[in-house]
Amino acid sequence: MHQPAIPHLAAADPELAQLIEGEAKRQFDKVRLIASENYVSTAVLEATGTVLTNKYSEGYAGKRYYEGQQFVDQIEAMAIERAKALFGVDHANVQTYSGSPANLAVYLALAAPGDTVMGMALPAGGHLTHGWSVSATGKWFRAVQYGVRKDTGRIDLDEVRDLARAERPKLIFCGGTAIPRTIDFPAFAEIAKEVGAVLVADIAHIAGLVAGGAHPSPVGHAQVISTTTHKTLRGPRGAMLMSDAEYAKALDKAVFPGLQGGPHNHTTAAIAVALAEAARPDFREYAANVVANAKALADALLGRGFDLVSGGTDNHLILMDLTSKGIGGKPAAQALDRAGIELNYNTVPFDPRKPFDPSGVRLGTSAITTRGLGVDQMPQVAEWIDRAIAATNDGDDPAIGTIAAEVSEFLSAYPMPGWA
Ligand code: DSN
Repeated sequence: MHQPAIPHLAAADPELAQLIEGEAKRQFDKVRLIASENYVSTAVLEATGTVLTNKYSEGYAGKRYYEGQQFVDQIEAMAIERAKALFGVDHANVQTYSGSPANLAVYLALAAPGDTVMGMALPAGGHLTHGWSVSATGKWFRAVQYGVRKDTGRIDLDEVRDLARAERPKLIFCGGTAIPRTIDFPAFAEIAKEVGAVLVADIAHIAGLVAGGAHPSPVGHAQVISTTTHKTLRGPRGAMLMSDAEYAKALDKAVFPGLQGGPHNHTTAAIAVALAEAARPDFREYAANVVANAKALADALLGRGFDLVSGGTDNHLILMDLTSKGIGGKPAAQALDRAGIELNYNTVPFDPRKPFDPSGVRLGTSAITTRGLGVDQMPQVAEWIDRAIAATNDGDDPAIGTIAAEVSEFLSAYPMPGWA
């Protein structure tokens, strides 16, 4: 059952409580490989579900527009101090609702509509808010986009430099949502400096790896850092902006009153809890294990003939092109979900197919590492993936059911925070 228990909800709204219980059990029974997801601790869950949700706190500590901030001010200050200490930054804003609003606040703070901005193209592994055409950031700014090399699947920094020199962007975003390789922050910083751009490192995916020392830090290279708090960082759904002191005021003003009203205080508290957890020595071990698991899973998949973008991974994420396996990303993801293995279909660089029916799938090891799976279990995970895809190609539905039963039986030995 859900942990913490939800007896009041079960009494007041049994139908809804049942659905939440169902979701908790689903999370217990599945090998969860969605690269942007995780399992938060029970402490984070508890902080999220508190009376802090009752409170409005527009403004910042000491300068609020509502009374009664005696405790919220302290909670927000704790989150800020913990973020500053963990990442080693001058300034942190913990109020942004999620990753996209956090990035919008960066635009509002540091650019004007029509300005040239530069980011990684979404189909190459970037994020919508790095200037992709359908996003407000692509519509309201003159966005130029870099990608990856076709032969390596990796960012070509010479191409990034040439583009930056030609376009003179005001902002350069690095980071993204489907980048399996280390981001070279010093190289991006050098390019940004040369063209007079502000470098924004979007570390949403890798924040936990950065905090845990398993990925180089952008601090000292990027003037502004944006991150969500719920991916490898293993906190609640939320986001933070961090920066050099010089940009603090502009970013704070852009978040409130520029874009948002009252911060979600229950989320702020849960972020504070997650940041304290991420500062502990066992989180360093966690971050290292996430990467070790991703490498072991990548090796096992390569051994089974899967085609990985860039040939492998340096972080928590694997991007797999299924073209050579004769199946699209979407039918594969749907079949794998039925087999108890949860991931998302994803475009691969230079994908000839459409985003809603792309060639690839994206996998990540953050959640299964939290669950306690280690490198010795990765060949088994790869075997299930391989078997489920082969069964789908053969139209062998019973085989999918057999895998789901094996997965559920296997996972019953691995405890899940949030389920008891
Ligand atoms: N939706 C997130 C992800 O899955 O990577 C990015 O915003």
